[in-house]
Amino acid sequence: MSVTDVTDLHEEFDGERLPPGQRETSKFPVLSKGDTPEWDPETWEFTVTGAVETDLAFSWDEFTDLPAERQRQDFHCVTGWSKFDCEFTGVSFRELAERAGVRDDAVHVMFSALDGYTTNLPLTDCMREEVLFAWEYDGEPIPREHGGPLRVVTPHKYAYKGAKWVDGVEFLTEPERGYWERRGYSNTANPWNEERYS
Ligand SMILES: Nc1nc2c(c(=O)[nH]1)N[C@H]1C(S)=C(S)[C@@H](COP(=O)(O)O)O[C@H]1N2
Ligand SMILES: [Mo]
Repeated sequence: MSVTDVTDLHEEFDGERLPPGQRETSKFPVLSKGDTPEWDPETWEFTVTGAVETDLAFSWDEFTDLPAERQRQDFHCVTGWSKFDCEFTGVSFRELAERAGVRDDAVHVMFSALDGYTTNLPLTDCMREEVLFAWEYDGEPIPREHGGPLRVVTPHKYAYKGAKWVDGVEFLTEPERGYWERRGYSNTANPWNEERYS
């Protein structure tokens, strides 16, 4: 599979590849609000709901049959570390949005996850090519602690905007705040503006 390199997206934000106040690490630390949740591939279901023409539901096999792409991305954690050149494989947010048919009144998106985590983004931030629902990291299934079987990646934002163990996306007609956004983290999360806290 060919790899699309999106590690230059910092140029669009008039910033260096390493955002201000970050340090580069070669490790891949784990940051979770609690324990890694169980998942059962037999009963797991991924849903697309809210302000769409058609609600969608996928089994694990159906989801991983969706057209996949591979991207090389950087990963910026709000706690101050960045990891360059992560290769993620999965289906783009855009592809799912097209299949569901986003209604004209949809402006915002809420992601939900198996551990009860939620995170929100404006629709325009989700429709960017680099937002993926990824099931592989560096060519292997995503390690469970890093969000396997399925996680969202948002290299244009701090990584708390990317839900690990994601199992649903809801299109909203009004903005709402997710788990960390209600607890003092920035709602906008642009690493090149150091939007860490609100
Ligand atoms: N479901 C879920 N997704 C989550 C989190 C979480 O606790 N639960 N933590 C977020 C935070 S704060 C960060 S920095 C990244 C960490 O991803 P990693 O553990 O793979 O480094 O996942 C984000 N997505
Ligand atoms: Mo984080």
